[in-house]
Order: sequence, then structure tokens, then C-alpha cells
Amino acid sequence: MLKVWGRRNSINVQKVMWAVGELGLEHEHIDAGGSFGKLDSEEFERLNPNRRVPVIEDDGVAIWESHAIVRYLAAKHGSGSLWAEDPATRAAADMWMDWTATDLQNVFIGLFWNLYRTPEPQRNWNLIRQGIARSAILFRLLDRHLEGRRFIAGDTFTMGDIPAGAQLYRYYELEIDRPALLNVEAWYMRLQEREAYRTHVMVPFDELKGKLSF
Ligand SMILES: N[C@@H](CCC(=O)N[C@@H](CS)C(=O)NCC(=O)O)C(=O)O
Repeated sequence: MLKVWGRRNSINVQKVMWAVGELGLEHEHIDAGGSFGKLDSEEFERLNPNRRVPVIEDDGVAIWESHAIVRYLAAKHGSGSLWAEDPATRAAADMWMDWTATDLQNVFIGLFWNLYRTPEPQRNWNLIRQGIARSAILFRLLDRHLEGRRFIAGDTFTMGDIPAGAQLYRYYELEIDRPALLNVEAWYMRLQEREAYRTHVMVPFDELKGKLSF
């Protein structure tokens, strides 16, 4: 059976669990990382030499990197849904997944760590202000892309919605100034109609507050 390793309050694990939920896959979930530890074991290093979560084990292979896992699950189980059959639609999903990895999540995670995970006395407000401003620029760009589209790659939900969609809950939960993002907000509402999003992404993360390490 599919095994998913990783603590449920990790945004990267949440992407995988969201995909598993969308696809209705039977699986075993193993808490790992953070306060659960386990990443230092030799068993885990054999699965992922980077000693990070998420990792999946499926049919005798181990796969790490959240977006590679989402693509794998979509390709294997989500033909015509998460895995768009039209190559151009799939490329659009892929583009925004890569953009999230290199741009959006990169910037937003920096903000999240500087603002939320850093204990108050150690916070660097210059970095925080920069993170808020850069996140706003990237979310505005996404907002322009979503004009006239219901989902990232077009009319239907695909794997392309998962990485950027996973950032939204924390972006909207943080007490920060945000620009008006009408299309992003409408998309966020659409994602919230999905049970797998509510179950796996919209989960409290207060145990991460002020914690730079576990
Ligand atoms: N690029 C990787 C990042 C993986 C990563 O940084 N995982 C974090 C959790 S979000 C981790 O394993 N941290 C150590 C820990 O949780 O103990 C991915 O997308 O899967």
C-alpha cells in the first residue's frame, strides 16, 4: 500500500496529502519530521538522502520532493482530472508548479519563517517588510493570471492548483497587510469547497509559532 511519510503541519506534506485526498487513495500515513523525529535514522536516509519530508513509498520505489510526488500520483491515478490529458493544459499546470517552487513558495516561506517561526525578540523587520512586499507582488501576478479562469490551468482543478493553493491558507491566516486580490480570493473560495483541501491544508499551525527548530 502507498505509504506517505511526513508531519501534517508541513506545507510540503500537505500538498501530497491533498493530492492523495483528491484521488481517494488508500494509504498509510507515518508522522515524521519536526517533533516526530525519525529523519536521522538510516532507514529514512535510504528513502530520502536529504532527510526531509514528504516521502512516499509505492510499488517498491521511494519518491521525494513534494512536486515530483504530486506529479507521480497525478500521472498514475489522476488521468483526466489532476493530470490533464491535453499536453498544453498539463504544461500550464507544470509551469505554475515550478513557479511556485522557485518564486512564490520561496518568498512566502522566507516571510513565514521570519515573521511566524522566529521568536519575537529575534525578528528582523526589514526582512519581514521585504517578504510582505515581495509576496504581494507575486500574489498580484497570480491574481492577473486567474482573471477569467476558475483554476490555475483553466476551467477544471488540476495538479497545478496544489502547490500555490497550499500557500493560501497561511497567507490569509497571517496578520499582515495584503493587497486586494479578487481573483485569488475567488479561487481560494473554490478550493475551500474541496473536502481534501479543508482536511489537509486548512489545519492549525500554531505549534510552529516561535519555533526555529524542533
Ligand atoms: N523541496 C522539498 C522541501 C522539503 C522540506 O524542506 N521539508 C521540510 C518540511 S516542510 C522538512 O523535512 N523539514 C525537516 C523537519 O520537518 O524535521 C519538497 O518540496 O518536498
